[in-house]
Amino acid sequence: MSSEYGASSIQVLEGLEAVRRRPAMYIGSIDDYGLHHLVWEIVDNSIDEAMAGFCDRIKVILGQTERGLESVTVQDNGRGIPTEPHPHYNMSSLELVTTRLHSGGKFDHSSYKVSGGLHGVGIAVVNALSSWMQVKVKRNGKILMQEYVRGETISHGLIEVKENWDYKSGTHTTFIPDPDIFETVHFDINPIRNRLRELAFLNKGLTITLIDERKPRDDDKEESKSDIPDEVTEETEKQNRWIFHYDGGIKAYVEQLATNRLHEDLPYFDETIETTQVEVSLAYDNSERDLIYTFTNNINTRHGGTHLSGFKSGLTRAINSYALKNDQLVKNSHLKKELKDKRSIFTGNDVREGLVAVVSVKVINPQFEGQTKTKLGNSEVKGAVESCSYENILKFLEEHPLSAKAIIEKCEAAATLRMKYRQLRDAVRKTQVKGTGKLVDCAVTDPAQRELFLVEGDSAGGSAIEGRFSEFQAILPLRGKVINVEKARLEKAMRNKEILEIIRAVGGGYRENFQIENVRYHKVILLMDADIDGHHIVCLLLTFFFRYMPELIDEGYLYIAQPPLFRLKKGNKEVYVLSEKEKNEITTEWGSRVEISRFKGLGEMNPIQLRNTVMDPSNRTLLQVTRENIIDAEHIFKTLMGDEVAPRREFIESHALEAENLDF
Ligand code: 0RA
Repeated sequence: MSSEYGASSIQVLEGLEAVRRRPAMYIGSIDDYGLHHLVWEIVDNSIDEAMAGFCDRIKVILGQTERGLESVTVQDNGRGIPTEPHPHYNMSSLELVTTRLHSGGKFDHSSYKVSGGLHGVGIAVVNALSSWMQVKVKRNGKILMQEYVRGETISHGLIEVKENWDYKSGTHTTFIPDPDIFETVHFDINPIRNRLRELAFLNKGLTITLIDERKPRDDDKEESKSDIPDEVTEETEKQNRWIFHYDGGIKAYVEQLATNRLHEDLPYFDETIETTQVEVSLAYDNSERDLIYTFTNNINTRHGGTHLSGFKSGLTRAINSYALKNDQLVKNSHLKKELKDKRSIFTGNDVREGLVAVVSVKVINPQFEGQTKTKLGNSEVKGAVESCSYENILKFLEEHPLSAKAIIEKCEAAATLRMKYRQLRDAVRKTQVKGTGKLVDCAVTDPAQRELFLVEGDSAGGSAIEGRFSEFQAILPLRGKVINVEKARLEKAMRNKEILEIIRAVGGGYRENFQIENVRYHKVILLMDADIDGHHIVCLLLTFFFRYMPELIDEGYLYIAQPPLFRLKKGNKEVYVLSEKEKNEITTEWGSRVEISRFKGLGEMNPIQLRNTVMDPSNRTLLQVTRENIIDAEHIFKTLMGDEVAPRREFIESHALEAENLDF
C-alpha cells in the first residue's frame, strides 16, 4: 500500500508546450466549440468538488478587459486547490496542477471524468491556451494567488492577497483565452446558460450563478433591435444575471420539461446501489412522443446505454405489474382478457408514449462507447437502474392512485392505438387493392413529373379535374374539413375517409412505415380557398403531413397553391390577381370602371380559369412547405390545433402561409 502521496502518484510530468502546439488534441478544435470547452473544463472541477460534497455554490462571470478581450471567471466555495508544497516536486500542488500535464495522485479526479476522451484534461490545458490566467485559493484563512501567461508562471511562488470572501475556503479561476490560438474568442451566453442550468438540475441543492458583465456587442444590439422599443426601460434591458438552484433536482427538470402533464405527483427517487447513484424522475403529458434524457456523471449520454435500457425495462415492468394488480383500471376488453391470463399488456412503446423522463447516474468508473463517447457501457449499471426503477415506480403508483390512474389510462390509450394501427394498415392495404376511390390519376408514371392536387370541396374538385393538365396532374377532391389530427389523435383520424384516401394516393405509407421512395408524386399540392376556412384546412393538412409523413416535407415534396385574391373585371376583360399590389397596378392600367371583387372561392372559377391561375406551372405560385418555415412546428401546431381559439385565429391570420415562393 502506498501512502496518499506515495510512489504510485509520481508521474512523468510534461510541460504545456505540447498543448499549445496541438490544441485540438486536447480540446477538440480551436473554433467556438473548443473555446467553450475551456469553460466546461474549469466548471467541471468545481462541479466535482460539489459532487464530493464540499461545495454548494459556483459562480461564473463573463468579463472583459479594457482592450475588449473576454475573460471567464469560475468561483466555488469548495476546499480550495491545495497550495502546500508538493512533497515530491519543487513547487506547490497548485502550480503543479496548473502548469503540468497529467499530474496525478491526489488531484486525479479522473474517476469522475470521461476517461480517454477530450474531457478531463483540466486546468493545465486551459492555462496553456490562455493569454493570461489567475488562480486564487482560500484555505486556512489565507488567500493565495498565482498568475500565468500562456501557461508559464509569472509570479514566483504564491502571493498572498487580502480580499474578503463570503466563505472560508474556495477556488477562483480567471482566464483569457489566447487570441493567437482560437479562431474566435467571443463566448456565447446561450450554451453556457443552458449547461449551467442543466448542471444545477443534475446537482440538487447546488446554487450556480451566471453573470454577464461584458459590454453589449454590435451584433447583440442588432439581434434585439426588432423587439426592443426605442425607449429602453428597465424591464426591457438585457438580463445579465441568472441564478440556478433546484432543491428538487431532476424532478424539477422533468417538471420544467413536461409543462402539460397528466398527473399531479411525479415519481422521483435518488438511491445508491453499491457504488452507483441512480436518480430518476418522470411524468406523462398528452403527446405521442417520448423524451428521455440520460446523464452519466453530469454528462449527457445522448446515445443512451446501460442506464437507459435498465430504466426502460424497469418502467415497463412496473407499469405492467401495477396494471395486473389493479385490473379494474383497464377498460379495453382485449387488454382485459390478456390481464386475465396474467400477461403483460403494455409494450415498451406503450408505456413510453407521452413520457418525459430524466435518468441521471453517477458511476465510479464510467465506460463510454461509440464514436462520440456518449453511450454508457458499464454493464452493472443496467441491473442497478432497472431494479430501483421497478421498485420505486411501482411503489409510487401504489401510493398515488390518482396519478396512477392517469398514467394507466395514457398507456391504455397507446396500447389501444397500437392495435388500431394494425387495423389501419390493413384498411389502407385493402383500399389499395379495391381500386382508386376518388383519386383521378394522371398519365405519366415517373413520380418526379407527377403532381397530386388535394382540392377542397367537390365543386372545386370537379373544376380541377376538368381544368388540369391530365398528363401529369392528379386530383384528389376532399370533402368537408379534414379531421383535426392534433386534437382527435389517430383514433378518430383513422376512421376519417379523407385521411385514408390521402395516405393511399401518396403511396409511401405513413409514420414508422413511411418510405419516401414509394411516394408516387414529387409534388403534393394543397389547393384551398384563400379564406379563413381554407387556411384552416391547410393547417389541418399540414398537421397531418407533419405527423404522418414528415419526410415528405423534408424531401421538399409538399406545396401550397396560392389561389388569387381578387377578380378584376371590365367589360369582357377579366383577370384574377394574387396580391393587393397587382390589383392596384391593373386598376391603374385599365383606368376607371374596373369591377373589383374579392375572390370568394375556387368554386367560383370555371375550369379554364382554374387551370390558368393555379394549375399552369408557367403561371401559378406555389409555396414549398419546409420544416424551417413551419418554425417550431410543434408549438405552432399546438397553437393552431389546440383548444385555445384566440391565439389560433391570430396565428392563422398572421403567418399561416409563410413559405417560400416558387414557380414565379
Ligand atoms: C483535490 C484536493 C482538494 C481540493 C481539490 C482537489 C479541489 C480542486 C478544485 C478545482 C476547482 N475547485 C476545486 N476545489 C477543490 C482538497 C484536499 C484537502 O483539502 O484535504
